[in-house]
Amino acid sequence: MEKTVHLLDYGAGNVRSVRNAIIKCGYKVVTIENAEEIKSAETLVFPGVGSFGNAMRRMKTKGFVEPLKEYIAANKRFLGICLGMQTLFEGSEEDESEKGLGIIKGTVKHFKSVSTAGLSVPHIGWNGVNWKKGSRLYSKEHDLGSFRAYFVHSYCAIPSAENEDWVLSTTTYDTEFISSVQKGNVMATQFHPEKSGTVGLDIFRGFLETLTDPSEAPAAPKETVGLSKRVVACLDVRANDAGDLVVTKGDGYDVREKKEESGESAKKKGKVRNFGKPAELAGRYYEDGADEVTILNITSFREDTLEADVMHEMLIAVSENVFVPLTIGGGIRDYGKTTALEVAARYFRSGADKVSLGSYAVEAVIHLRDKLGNVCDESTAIEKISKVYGSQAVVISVDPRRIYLESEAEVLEAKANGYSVFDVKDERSHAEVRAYKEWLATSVGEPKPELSEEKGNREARPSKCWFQCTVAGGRKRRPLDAVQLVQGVEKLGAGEILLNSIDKDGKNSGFDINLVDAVRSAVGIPVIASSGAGSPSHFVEVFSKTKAEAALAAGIFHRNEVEIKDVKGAMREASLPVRE
Ligand code: 1PR
Repeated sequence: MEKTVHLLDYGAGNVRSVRNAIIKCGYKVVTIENAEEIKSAETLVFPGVGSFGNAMRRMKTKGFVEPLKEYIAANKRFLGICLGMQTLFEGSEEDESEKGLGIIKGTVKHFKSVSTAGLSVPHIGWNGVNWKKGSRLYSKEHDLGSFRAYFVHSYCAIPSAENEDWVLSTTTYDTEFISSVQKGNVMATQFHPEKSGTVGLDIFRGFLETLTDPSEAPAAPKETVGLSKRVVACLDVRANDAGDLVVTKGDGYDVREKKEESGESAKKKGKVRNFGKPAELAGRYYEDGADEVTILNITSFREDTLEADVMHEMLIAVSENVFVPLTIGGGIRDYGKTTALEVAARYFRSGADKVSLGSYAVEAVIHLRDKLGNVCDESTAIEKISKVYGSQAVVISVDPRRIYLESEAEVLEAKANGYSVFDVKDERSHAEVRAYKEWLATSVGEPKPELSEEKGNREARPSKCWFQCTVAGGRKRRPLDAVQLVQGVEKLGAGEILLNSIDKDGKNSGFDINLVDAVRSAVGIPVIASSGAGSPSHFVEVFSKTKAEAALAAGIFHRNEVEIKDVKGAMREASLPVRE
């Protein structure tokens, strides 16, 4: 008989990744539709999604609360994940008007109420696990002492004498918090085993196969690791000229082949660069050790994304084989009667763990500043999506461009507009900067002036600039700088920043350290540095010189110039924490 797992889905979001992990372990998944089915289930997985209050309200409306308490009291096989663990406690600071299931003593707290270290919150990334007691869950295949699990949360449960009997493991993010609980056949994890790579899948197998084994439980492995820096692989996707969805990659956001690349004479536009099919590349990067995969629909400004079924089909296919976090971006905005929240919801259901908003976020922050006097009124999609799915699920993709300031008058004007002015090193000569400024003033498209010498090989000279936000894939500049944008979206409830640089994109000359440092210093949420990676040493540089939590690359991976393991090797040699 086919082995069955019941999935408790109260309809909030991405349970596809949990479903895929269960299927990968060889089980059939049945979704719980009504309270009766909880009673008859033998193995129940509860992947809580979204915010605490929302989850409890939905569970109450569906009549799931009492049957679930009875199921757990009967010591039947149960696995709660993330919010699914938090709801086992008595309550949460996230929504004090709703009670939890009250199975474990204690109230779930916000990281900021239990830590004074000025941490970036949410806690996002791969962190170590300090196992506290023996368990039949432990993998025979892998050393769980050096295991890093994937966490993404702003609230945490604190170990105490009252809940000691439940604590299976703790993890440290300045504060020690409970990262998993187990008593008999009931267990739950704050981390995401379904997103923690092959070892995470092993924990899933342990839950499904050996939890109820009557033999003596193996002793707790010893923790050896802490939070790692993340290496992210990014796929920019769009339809090519033949209409197929392909992975492409630009140079300064221009994704078409140059005349010399295409071998064609100076006829018209070059072809869209094609690095292959998104699902194949995403699968390859997962196997190669990417800590996350990000997929951006770069022509989203043209299309009605809800109609773009092809994006959803691709995402569903990717999520079947990629067991690390998946972010999807491009076109998340309102379309007539369809709200951005609905667009995002559909992506979550198709397998996304996070959604990324670009152009919409710029307009939302301008609106917040110019129309709302910087007072949030819950009208923006950023607020709405983070309320339903949690702030950790909302990434803001920033597409800034350097605006050079060559005279004191220009500096004063920029400052008067509220823009942060930085001393930067730049590889452009004064003549090139002038040509660039002329181009900026007159053009919204290609071609743009290029560095006249070989990319990245010229000596950097001191300069001043501010970082201007753009929308529609860099085509339009807006009266907002990157610092204003990230501070605005943090206020609106975004959980992470994906920081691109149009100047550095595809140049292979290294990340824009000035920009990354400026943005990371301006916010208390994690920042993913993006654009410009040309070698493993560039990752070491950005992690050594800034506080960025993650770094992303595209071109070097697509062109097979650098492998993810080379990046991680260089980071390890530089004593930076990396996930194996
Ligand atoms: O504005 O919410 O619809 O989202 C559109 C999204 O598409 C944004 O996240 C925007 O950054 C992205 N996008 C739009 N046009 C382009 C383009 O290239 N023509 N891609 C584009 C941006 C930047 C990174 C890239 C890094 C690393 N790509 O994703 O992967 O720069 O590249 P590298 O390592 O090769 O240097 P919305």
